[in-house]
Order: sequence, then C-alpha cells, then structure tokens
Amino acid sequence: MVFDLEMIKAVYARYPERVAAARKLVNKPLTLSEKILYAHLWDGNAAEAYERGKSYVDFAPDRVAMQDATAQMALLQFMQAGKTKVAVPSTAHADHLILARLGADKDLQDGINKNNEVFNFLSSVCDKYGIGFWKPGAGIIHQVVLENYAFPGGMMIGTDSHTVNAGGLGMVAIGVGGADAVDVMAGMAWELKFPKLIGVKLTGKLNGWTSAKDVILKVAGILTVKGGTGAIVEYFGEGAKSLSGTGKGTICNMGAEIGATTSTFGYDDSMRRYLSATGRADVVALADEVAEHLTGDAEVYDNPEQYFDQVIEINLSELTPHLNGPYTPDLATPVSEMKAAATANDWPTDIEWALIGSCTNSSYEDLSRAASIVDDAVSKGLNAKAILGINPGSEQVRFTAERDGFIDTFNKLDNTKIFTNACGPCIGQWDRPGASEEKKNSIVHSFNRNFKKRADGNPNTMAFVTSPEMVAAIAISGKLDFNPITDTLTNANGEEVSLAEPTGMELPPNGFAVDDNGYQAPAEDGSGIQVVVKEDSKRLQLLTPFAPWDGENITGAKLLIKAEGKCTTDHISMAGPWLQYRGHLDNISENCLIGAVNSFGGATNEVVNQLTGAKGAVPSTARAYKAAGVPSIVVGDHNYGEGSSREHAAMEPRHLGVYAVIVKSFARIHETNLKKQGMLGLTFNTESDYDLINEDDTFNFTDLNQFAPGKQLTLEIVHADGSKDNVLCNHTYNSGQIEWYKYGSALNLIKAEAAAQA
Ligand code: MIC
Ligand code: SF4
Repeated sequence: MVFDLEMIKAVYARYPERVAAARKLVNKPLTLSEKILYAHLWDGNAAEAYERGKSYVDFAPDRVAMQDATAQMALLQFMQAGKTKVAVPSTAHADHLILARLGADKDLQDGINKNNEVFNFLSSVCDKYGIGFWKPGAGIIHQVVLENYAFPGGMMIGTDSHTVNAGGLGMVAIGVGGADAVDVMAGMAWELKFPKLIGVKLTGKLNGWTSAKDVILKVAGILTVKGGTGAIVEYFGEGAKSLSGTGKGTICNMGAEIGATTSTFGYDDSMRRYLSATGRADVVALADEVAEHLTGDAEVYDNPEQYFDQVIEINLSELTPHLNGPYTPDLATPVSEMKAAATANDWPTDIEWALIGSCTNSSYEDLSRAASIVDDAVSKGLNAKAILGINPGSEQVRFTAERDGFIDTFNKLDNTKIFTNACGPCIGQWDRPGASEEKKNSIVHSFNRNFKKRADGNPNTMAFVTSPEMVAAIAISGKLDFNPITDTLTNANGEEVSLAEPTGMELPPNGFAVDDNGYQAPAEDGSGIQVVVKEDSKRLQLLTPFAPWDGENITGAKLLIKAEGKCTTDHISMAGPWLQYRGHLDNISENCLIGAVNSFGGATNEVVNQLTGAKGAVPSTARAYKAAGVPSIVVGDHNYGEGSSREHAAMEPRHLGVYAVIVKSFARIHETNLKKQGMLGLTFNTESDYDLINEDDTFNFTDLNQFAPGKQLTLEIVHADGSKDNVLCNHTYNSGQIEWYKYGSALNLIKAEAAAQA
C-alpha cells in the first residue's frame, strides 16, 4: 500500500506552475533545493525572490514525523492547540525508548512493559487526532519514513534532527522542535529562514572498502560541526547518481552533524529502484511526469560556483574509508592514518564492542555489506574479537535480512547480539555491562553522533563513527587501528589471512518482505477517544502555559551557569535514562544543563547559588532562584545547542526560571526552540564579551522594552565591586517571533488566535 498517494499527486500537480513562477523571479537556472522550497510556499506561487540566509519565509510542508521521545512533548502541545485532527499526514514512531540489553525479543517486551504508559498515551493521541502510529519494534523513524513516506521533491518536517535522512529520496526534510510540528499539524504555516546553498559535486565511483558513509565523514571533516549551519547541502554529479537510495540517505542523515538545515539529491534511477522495491511504483510513475523539476537545472550542475554559496568536490574513486571521533563527529581520520593518530592521541585500540545500526546505517544494503565481511571472515577461520551488536533499521529490513540469511551469518560469530529494531545504543539506550566503572576504552559504531557519554553513559568511552562494513572488520580484528586494506589477521590455524572487500546488495533480489510491519492506522473519527494522563504520573504531565512577558526590562538577573566549550543538547538535556521523562516537564527539568561544563572551576553540575553562596546542582540552583523570584540567565560558547531537536533543552530552562540564553553562536534548531518557548536567545555582538562575565555578576536588560526586529539589545553587567560593563547582544527575532515572546510562547499565541476565531 502506498500511503497518502493523493497528497503526493497534488504536490506534483502544483510543481510545473510553482517552479515556473520561481524561475521568472529568481531569473536564473534553479537548484533542486530552490525548486522544492519555492514549490512549497505557504502563499502559493512565488511573489518575490528570497534572499538566502536573510528572508524569513512561510512554508507548507507536506507531512510531519515524530519519534516517541519528542512526540510526547509535541503532542502534549498539540492537544492544547484546540484542533480535532492533524492538518497534514503525520506519523509517530516508537523507537527511542527500548533499552538494548539481552537481545531483540526480550528487550522489546521489557521496553513495552516499562514504557507502557507512554506508548498507550502515544497510541491513543495518534488514534484521536488522525496520526499513523508505528508501534515499538516497527523500526527507527527515519528508516521507516524512507521505506514508506519519503518522495522526491516533497517537503517534510520531523521532531528529530535526523529527519534530514529523507533527503536520500530527494526531499527537503528538516528537523524541528515539537512546537514547529504543532504549527504544521494545526494547519498553520511553518517558518524558516531561506537557507544558503552548499553544492557538493561527486565525481567517480565508490570502490573497495569505501562506502556512502565515507562521503559524509569526509564532508564533516571539511565543513566541521558548524560548517553547514543555515544551509542546504545539495549533492550532484555522476558520483551522486552512482550511489544507492539508502546510501544517499546515510549521507543526508549525517548532514545533521555539520549543522546543515538539510541535504538532498536530485531524482534519479537509484530512487526509482528504491521506491519500486518498497512497493511505490505508483510514486515513480507520478514523479516521472515531473522529473525535470525534481532535480537541479543542468546549467547549475555544469557551473555550480555560479549558483551555490559554496562548492565542494569529492572524487569517490579516490575516497578512502574513514573513522570519525572521538567525542565529535567531524574529527575525520582516514583508516590508513589511524595507527599513527591513535598512538599520538593515546586512543585505546582494543575494541570490546562494535555496533551496527541507527537511522544512519541500518538498511538492507548496510546489513548485506557487513554480512559479506563476516561471511568471508568465518570462511577463513576467523571469529570476532569484539562483540558485534546490531540494531536493524526496521522490521521490514530485519525480516528480509533474516530471510536472506544475513542474521544467520552474523550469528556464526560467537559474539553477536541482534537487538531490537530501534535506536538502542545510539541514544544511550544500552545496558552495557561494566560501563559504570568508567574505564577508558574505545568503541566503533555506524551511528552518527559520538558525543561524550552518548552510547553507554561512560565519559571515558571514545566512540568512533564509521561504515557498517568497517565496524564488522574492526569487530573481527578487535582493533581500532586495523586497516582491512593492508593488514592481515591470524586465523584459528595460525594462518595469516586478509579480509576480502565488502560486497553488498543494494536491494533484496527477492524483494522486501515483512509479516507485521507494526503500523497502526488512526481511527476515522477520533472524537470519542479519550487520552488519559494520570494526575500522579511520573512519565507524563499536562502542560501549564508559560507566563506572557510583562513588557518590562529584565533586571537583577543572576548567572545560572556560564557554560564553557561544547554544549550540545546532550549537555543541556541528557538522553539515556532521562528519556523516560520526556513527557513530564517538571521531572525532566532535573537534568537541565547537568552536562554543561561550568567555566568557573570546570566542574559539571556544580554552580554557586549567588543568593546563599552555597554550591549546588544546576537544576536545584535554578529552582532556588525561581522560588526567590530572581530571574536567571545562561551564558554559552559557540554552536550552543548543537545536536538534537529536543525542545526540552529550551523548555527546561524556561520552566526553571531562566529568562535568557546568551552565547557566541547557536545551532539552528535550538535557537528556534528557544524562541518558540518564549525565551530570549541572544548572541554576543563582540564574542570576547563572553570573558567579561563573572560568576557573581548581576544582569540588567536595559532596553528590552524596545524589543524590535534588527535592533540590538543592551545587557548591563554589574560586577560584584559595583563596576559595570554594557555589552551589545544580537538577536534574529522577526516581528512574528517577537509576538511569541510577548505571549510567553508560540503555543500561547496559537491558542489565543484559535480562541479569537471561535
Ligand atoms: C538524537 O539522535 O539525539 C535524537 C535522540 O534522535 C534526537 C531527538 C531527541 O532528543 O529526542 C535528535 O536528533 O533530534
Ligand atoms: Fe535514533 Fe540515533 Fe537516529 Fe537519533 S540518531 S533517531 S537516536 S537512531
């Protein structure tokens, strides 16, 4: 069955006219990204040419996806919006809450028992409001979206930063906070600053040990974790066409790791093959009718420098396998240089665990390539030195891989663990034996993120990101610095053998199969369905609206924390064990900023309460200020809020009485999340003003009462000795966003508007 075919038809029917209108105004050949953006304007045909990186534009996305860890908050907000049904096709996916421990079946059942209340809540909200629900075990959101919903030229948003994965099928798919999803599900426009465009020209063809993953590992090394900020990365060239659909998905997926708004590829044969193999020949037929609009114009790809803001060229024929890490996904080391790098940096080289999975690399092709390595190794008398853990991306992938013998192949190794079709270790849902001893060690995985503590909670675990086939090879060798291209291994008979290059299958030769894909369709009429949130629940809490702004300046604020260095959403609102509180704002606020490094003293989760002089945890100190009626602020470094889309990272400080977050620079999604939740998100006009801030300062916003688009705000810093500094802060609020601030949150504004209409 093809989901929402009528919607896709309608999108394609609009394409020719919309692209023609844009072409006239932009007045030059168009990139694919521009075509998709202009084809999805809220107001219909383009009336002006937008300025990249400047214009705020209202869009009309075609669909919304949410995963369980963010859907709870998104849907708790949606329940307040006063609507009876979602306005666009939407889905929720139960994938983040299942702990990897013993193996698939046992873990899934445990996960269901433990999270029953949340799953029931999601299932009933979805049923009520017309949202498709993918039950626990159905698979990871982005793999399920790619298999069922993504379509070339479409636009979607999702409450997860890796929503961008759907770019692999030629979408503009963007990760957002739950409040943005609420806008779209409530039938309103969705706003985005018109992105800049980075073109990546791929020439040549992958070969040997190199895979699609290495393209993005390389790009991350070039652009760094901030390099894609505010931009869509568009891949093109012969090399792009030679990549599989899911390989393109992998590349787009990790675009999140360079801060890119999204990444995409033009419609081509690999997409046709993937769509057909996943039962969507009807979509191919429709897309073919407008195929010229579903890729960039030839002139653009012939002279990319004239049309993109930045162009990168990568020759796939020369690309070699990479390992990125530890602690950051942009520290790229070619496999051939790993021996030297590991020695120089004192990275442990013994590997105990090697993990394949996550939305980045859990497709049929990924499993087939990794299985080919295992098959070859076993046939040469090798076994694995490390434990190989695998989370298939979806039940369809798992079922088909099992039918085709890959699961049996993996199980030929003594130490294989097949976990649930879910996020698992990728998001810290992993009961790794011994992790609490905090031993220094390295792991390798095919995931996308490798921030400190992410997979197993141990700050001394160094995680390296690589391709599934490299993970398999490293699992067998047990060595981080094993180079399968040049190194040999000693087998059970004492012979030196080398591993053969991976071979894989882009798609299952006998087609995909699945028994029960885990989908639950919503009720036709949900009006009678009751959504239950128990008063005394520890997991779910109905939301109390945030207070509106009183129109006054904020004065007498204290510093909650000045965070130093990397402060990702994992530092602001940790995942792992905290995922259980994602639907309960007060309870999850107990993790607020507990991972951030205090620039005074370098400790985590230890700050001084300026009212008492006592040291305490960040959340309790914030609560103490709030109880005393004293506003607080947070100060941060570069790319603050990098990583996830979780709006908890904005809602928690807001809930705890923080009024403003002032940083050197923000990650896009987090900045928007702050705005949506009625917070002040500001950047230092002069970066070094960060250094002026002392632990015991008091802060006054002296001209907030004149808050206006494009007008800087002044922060008066009163030092303990009475001396003062005035620093200028920049902001990117437009007039609509200032309204959110005035109302206390974007949701408050939606509610007020709905009430006015009623
Ligand atoms: C992640 O990979 O960090 C997550 C968990 O999928 C998040 C969403 C979340 O925090 O729930 C993301 O990337 O947006
Ligand atoms: Fe799940 Fe990991 Fe993908 Fe996030 S990055 S959606 S946690 S698999």
